[in-house]
Amino acid sequence: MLKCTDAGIIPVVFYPTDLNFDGKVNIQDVTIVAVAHNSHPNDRNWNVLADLDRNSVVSIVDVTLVAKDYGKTVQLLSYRRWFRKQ
Ligand SMILES: [Ca+2]
Ligand SMILES: [Ca+2]
Repeated sequence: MLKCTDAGIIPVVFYPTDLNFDGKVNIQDVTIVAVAHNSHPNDRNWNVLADLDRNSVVSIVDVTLVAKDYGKTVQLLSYRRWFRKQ
């Protein structure tokens, strides 16, 4: 899970396992990593985003990482909640 500030205004928590950047980790993200399964750079089905552990192969480890976050959604935090967490 990464934290960033959107335009310096709204703290956002997002997931690198949200491979299509739609704000939720769901079957579409599982499909993306499944299509790239067993691929390496320069393979036709290679997808750098699906190589979540950055070891140059999309393996069951990457599929597991997406499955682990399944159902999670982007969270927008209010400043008050953000500063309480710091
Ligand atoms: Ca998604
Ligand atoms: Ca990998």
